[in-house]
Amino acid sequence: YNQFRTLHKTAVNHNVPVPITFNSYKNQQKFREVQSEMLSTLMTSPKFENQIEDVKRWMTKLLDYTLEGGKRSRGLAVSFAYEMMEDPKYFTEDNLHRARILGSVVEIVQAYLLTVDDIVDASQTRRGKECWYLHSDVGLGAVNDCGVLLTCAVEVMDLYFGKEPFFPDLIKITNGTLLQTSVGQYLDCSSGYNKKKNNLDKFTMELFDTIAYQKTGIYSFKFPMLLALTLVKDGKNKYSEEANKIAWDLGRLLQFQNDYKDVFVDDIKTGKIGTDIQEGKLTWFAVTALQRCTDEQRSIFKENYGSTDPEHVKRIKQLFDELEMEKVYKEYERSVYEDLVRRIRALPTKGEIQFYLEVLEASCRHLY
Ligand code: DMA
Ligand code: MG
Ligand code: MG
Ligand code: MG
Repeated sequence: YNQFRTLHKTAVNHNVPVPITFNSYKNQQKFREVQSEMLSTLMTSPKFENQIEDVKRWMTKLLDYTLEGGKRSRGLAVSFAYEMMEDPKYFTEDNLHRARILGSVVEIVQAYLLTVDDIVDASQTRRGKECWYLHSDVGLGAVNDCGVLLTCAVEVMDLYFGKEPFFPDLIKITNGTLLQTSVGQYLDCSSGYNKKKNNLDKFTMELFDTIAYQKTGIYSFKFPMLLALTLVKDGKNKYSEEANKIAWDLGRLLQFQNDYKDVFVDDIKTGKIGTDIQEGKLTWFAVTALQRCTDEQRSIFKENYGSTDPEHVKRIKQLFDELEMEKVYKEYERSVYEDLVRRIRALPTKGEIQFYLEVLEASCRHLY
């Protein structure tokens, strides 16, 4: 999994690579320190300190297991956004620390979303480890554990910021994000193809876009930025419509890169065994392959997609090869990248430009 980060130096061959600073070793180190601080604040807070040992042991295991092993990019993005968006006149180290706390909240939200996602996607591994719900002592209890993770995220915000005037904003931003992400996840699950339903007519690029923005774009890009802006002087007026459109397209890009890895990259490198073909997911690959299919190939798709039979999965991968999907993907990724660079460079402030350029770059190097 770690190897993957160094192997894929650059997915897009652009001439002037943007240096990525937000996830530097120093920032990661700092983030880890703040995350440990946040966890001990949570575990020693009034609601937890008097719990029996069994509860504390289970909580610690749940949080450690589900928070560990990721790239922490969304968490790191919060403090990066604070640094980029705040006027140097008003910048404080204290607020930077608060931004890191909010970043660790984003990581708990991410742990919650991924733990749920692995249940509904019938996945086996995540971040190079067995999925939480598959642990012999967890099982269906994972549903309750997901609730615990989510409420912990809100609890941390209450512990640190409960008395701040911007606390209601944090709650609204978080709840709004979760609502939209959950709608996206519902659409993702309900639009899957299966032979009996024969619902291939739903496989449109419009629906892919809607799902990708809702399930991935909002919590990955808009959420860290909105949280950071609660700490910024006059931050409420600093989320521009154009930046929002860019977050939309970044979400779409991140999702089709995610779909690419699911099918084409070894799980040793991604840390997760793909399930998109088996689950009949409405992915960018499925939609694009169908657009390029002959009638005969379309029948093959209908016969084999959405099945866990390894022979069927193999046939779909072979079909993707016949349609040169990897090549189509790489060309398309490059054009999306170039379009985004152009639009990001036209954003009104230097801070936004730097923030979105680095995030884009990280995404294309599979570092986000
Ligand atoms: C990711 O969808 C979306 C959320 C909200 C976790 P996915 O199932 O494609 O993600 P992954 O490929 O990581 O399982
Ligand atoms: Mg999944
Ligand atoms: Mg999913
Ligand atoms: Mg995926």
